[in-house]
Amino acid sequence: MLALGARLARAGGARRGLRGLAGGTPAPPGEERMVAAEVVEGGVGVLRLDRPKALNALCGPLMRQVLGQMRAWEVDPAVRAVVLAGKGKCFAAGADIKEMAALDFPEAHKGALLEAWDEMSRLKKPVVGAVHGYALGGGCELAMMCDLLVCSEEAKFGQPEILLGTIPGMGGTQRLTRAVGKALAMDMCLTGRRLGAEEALRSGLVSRVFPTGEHEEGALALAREVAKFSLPVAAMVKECVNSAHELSLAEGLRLEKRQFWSTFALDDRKEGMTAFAEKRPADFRDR
Ligand code: CO8
Repeated sequence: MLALGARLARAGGARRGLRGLAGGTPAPPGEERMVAAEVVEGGVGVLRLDRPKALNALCGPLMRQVLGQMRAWEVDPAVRAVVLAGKGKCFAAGADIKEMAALDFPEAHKGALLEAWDEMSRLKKPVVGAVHGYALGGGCELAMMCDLLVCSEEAKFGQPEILLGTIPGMGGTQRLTRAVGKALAMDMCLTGRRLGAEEALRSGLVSRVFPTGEHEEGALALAREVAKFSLPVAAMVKECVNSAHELSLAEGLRLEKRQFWSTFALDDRKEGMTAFAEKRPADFRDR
């Protein structure tokens, strides 16, 4: 049985194993690759939106590639946490306006336009969003689907859909309101005004702000920290915290209690408490 350090080193070794697949899961034949993926030391999968010419606008192929990679990492034992970031000037400037421009209602409705992104909020492994530059429209909504959200000090968040004659459709009116409250969410969604990093931190949209150029390193450190813990326990934390948005206090407390009791069925709970009493680091095994 491997100690935690050895297991993390082994997970880090996956980076070497993945070198041959420098871009992670390949794009379907004939499709331009729009994400860059790698697994780095500490068992962290780093997925970068990589469509800089369009400021990483979230077109269909990009969405399918992100979700395909996330799905692959959900079942990859070498990956214990994920960082989602953007390459180039920004995180993402929104859903692809040019792709959507010609659609009519039946096409948007029948095609369930952008609904597939919801899968991001059903992932069990912890995802840290790392925003730099713009996170606008669908970009802001994708960032808010992450479990932990950090940004660099020049980051700008916004829901400018009203300027385009539409409304947020990937959770912007819901997650933003729950994160920052009605006053600010209404202000942003009705005027399209952008929020800077400091205001995003103050209002509870992000949990940490890093100096320009250091947001990915910061997110990676955070992901590595989370990756050291028991995966089933992290999944329970995610479920409980996310449910706080959906359940009444009484229901949420009941769920939390059931999940808390469930941890007593895990070796990892026993190991964590025993290690504390024995004054040694815990060796979690994800079971
Ligand atoms: N979609 C498509 N292309 C984009 C997008 C976008 N969202 N954003 C930028 N681009 C493209 C530009 O068209 C440009 O392409 P080209 O060089 O071919 O002209 C390239 O990226 C660079 O952009 P700019 O030259 O405009 O760069 P600037 O630095 O001058 O400006 C901005 C950057 C301010 C970010 C500006 O590009 C901008 O305002 N972008 C649009 C932002 C926006 O409105 N986002 C919201 C989109 S709508 C949305 O996300 C709705 C989601 C919910 C729908 C749910 C349906 C169910």
